[in-house]
Amino acid sequence: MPVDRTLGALLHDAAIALACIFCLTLVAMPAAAQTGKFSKVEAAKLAGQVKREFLHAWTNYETYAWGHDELRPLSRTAKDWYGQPLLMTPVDALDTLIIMHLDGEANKARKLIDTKLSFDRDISVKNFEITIRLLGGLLSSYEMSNDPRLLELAHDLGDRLLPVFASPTGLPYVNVNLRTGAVSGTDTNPAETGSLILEFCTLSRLTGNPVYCAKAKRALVETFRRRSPIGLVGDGLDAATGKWTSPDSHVSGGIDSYLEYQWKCWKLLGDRDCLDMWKASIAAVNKYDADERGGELWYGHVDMNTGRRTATEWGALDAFFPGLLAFSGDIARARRLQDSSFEMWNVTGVEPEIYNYATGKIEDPHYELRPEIVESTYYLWRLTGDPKYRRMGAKMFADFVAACRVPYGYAALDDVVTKQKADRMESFAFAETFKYFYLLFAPRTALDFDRVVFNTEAHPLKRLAPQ
Ligand code: DMJ
Repeated sequence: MPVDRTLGALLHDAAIALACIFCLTLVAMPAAAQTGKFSKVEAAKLAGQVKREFLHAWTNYETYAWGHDELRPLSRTAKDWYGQPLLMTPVDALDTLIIMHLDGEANKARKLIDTKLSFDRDISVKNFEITIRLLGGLLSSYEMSNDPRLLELAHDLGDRLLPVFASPTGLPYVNVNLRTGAVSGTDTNPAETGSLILEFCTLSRLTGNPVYCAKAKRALVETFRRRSPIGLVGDGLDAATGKWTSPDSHVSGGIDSYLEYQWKCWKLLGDRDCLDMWKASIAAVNKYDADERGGELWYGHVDMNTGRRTATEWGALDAFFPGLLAFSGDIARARRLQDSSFEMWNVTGVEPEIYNYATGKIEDPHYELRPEIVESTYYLWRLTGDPKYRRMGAKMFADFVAACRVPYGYAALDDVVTKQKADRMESFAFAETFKYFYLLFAPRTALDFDRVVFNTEAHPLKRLAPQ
């Protein structure tokens, strides 16, 4: 066969293959993703789908891991973080069950929590995780259900966590034994020290005891006042000495919710100190972390003391930041940064844990069912009303289901390229990922957005005043 004919035939085959891929993509995408509009009917259909998929994960938790912290969705076995159950999944999931009006399931979960959850346990737990998941979950569900047992449990938990603040600096220790109050761990970071104020101040408001709020606020202030002369924080500090152990500055894990809680503390509590801290922090972050590349906006890593660029990384955890920018009024930056996150998502059709936006390389290929990119999509939709964000969410939800749904729940991915599954289903998938997907497509009345502030685990807490 002459060479030019072979080449022609190859090009012809390639063109057909490309056309087929294009057709398949169109078929696989929800109708609304193909046009500029997003109808109420399409949104209602998707909200229903999200609810059904949430139930798929939840009923498998009920069947195979009831009464434990988590379900391992591949082996159908239960996991308890500390060897004894603290009901991570039911507590994290309860307000989502309530918001989705899954009343039977919600009542069953609430009964389990009311009768079986006990914090009188000789185990050393991580203060940060227990605060955002359990304290936040109990407080939010209490406010939605008025079940006094949930507040009683939150109150008991708050008392058991308080010893963490008894360090020489007021920065919390990392771990506390729930029974003995013994504390351990000084190797911490701003997210762990500076994002407790929403939960602890809500506990103070609901119990009338100001001590929780005062301790958490001091921890935030002590973190903030250690910022560098150019206004940045690193991602490691020692709770006992107050000295920085890492100068790496960014908006990713270790720093993320420290920034989030400065703004949200202002929104939830009307605390002007928080507003001032936020203004100073966001100015420095916008000045040094923001990275303009070929017309795109990303936020990378810099040295907290010099502002020198040290890495061009963005990832699943960073992806909350467009939502925070939008919530704090910077819609223009939020929109551009969300476009970058979506670009990262679309490299493989599910975002990686770490992506190098300068080289286009995936540096950590895990996906832990994380919610942050969905959270930002929800905020942008809620605050702009632009149907583009519902279309974005529809694409992400279709990808999420295709890649992570397994017969017994939803599984994390060890590799977003190969879509290799991992035997993990973190409780935040119930608390956050499904909740934000649902709220993105549900009618606005599903949650009174203006009267609540979400903690960093997506537990809505009631606002004091409408600032
Ligand atoms: C959650 O526990 C919280 O959102 C936290 O702030 C960061 N990581 C996970 C979800 O990815």
